[in-house]
Amino acid sequence: MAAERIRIVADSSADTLWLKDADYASVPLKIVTAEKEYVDDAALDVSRMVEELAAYGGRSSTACPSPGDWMEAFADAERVICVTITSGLSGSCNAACIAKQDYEAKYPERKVCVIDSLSAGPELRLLLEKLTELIASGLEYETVCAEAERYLQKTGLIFMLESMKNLARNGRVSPFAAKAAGLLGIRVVGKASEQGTLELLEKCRGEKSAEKGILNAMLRQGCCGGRVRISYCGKAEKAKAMADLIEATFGAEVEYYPSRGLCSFYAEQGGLLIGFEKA
Ligand code: X90
Repeated sequence: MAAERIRIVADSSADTLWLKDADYASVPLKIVTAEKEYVDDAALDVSRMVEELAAYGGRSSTACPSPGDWMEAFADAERVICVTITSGLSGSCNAACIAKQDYEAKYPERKVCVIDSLSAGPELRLLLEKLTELIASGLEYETVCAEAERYLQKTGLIFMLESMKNLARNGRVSPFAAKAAGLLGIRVVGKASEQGTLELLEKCRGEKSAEKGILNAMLRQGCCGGRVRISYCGKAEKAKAMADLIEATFGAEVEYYPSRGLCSFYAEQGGLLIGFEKA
């Protein structure tokens, strides 16, 4: 039997517009103000959005894809693997599950597997790269889905934020917890919890102390080399410094790249998201 064609679909929280050597589509979330809607797709000028939002005084929020948006991205594929931002913070996974039900009901011979990443950003990127490899190696669909779930048990996400204003304003973290991150020079280091929510680990004063906090957190979470992916909002030199440190400390294979719209909105200027593999 010929190998099945498997399509990978992820929402834009994965910061991944294209995926090399895979049949892939990114489904945008949206960033919304009273005046404007930013669609987090390839056409979005992320730095401009960040600047405009900084200048804009009013309320801003985000919206996840609808089941219809997901369905459209399935694009008649026989086999789909769908990766979503954590269900602990977004309705994206729920919408994807509804899309799966509708799609499978409409086309009984087709299958969709929804994977709740319980994370955001670079941990999804790691999973997407893994999926590409699993599919290329010729494994059958069910096995790829099972292996992907196993891989997720072996990856983690650490974040470092200079501000948590947008997270707090949109109810993704308590205003009390967010307060420290608003203070001058204070950076908050945290991780994606088991439930896929933000768990704060440390408040650090200054850049050096934040870098140390990140390395400590990664060590405690079981990073021991392997692959590391970093997405950053705004400050490339900061991401590079962190990448070099992680390479030197863990001997990891590190890549860094700017975050897209959704992660930039919540991580804000100076924010770093770090996905890594565990022992
Ligand atoms: O449905 C929606 O409108 C999207 C809501 C997303 C809310 C949070 C996004 C967080 C992005 C911030 C730090 C990393 C946190 C990871 C926790 C699992 C990045």
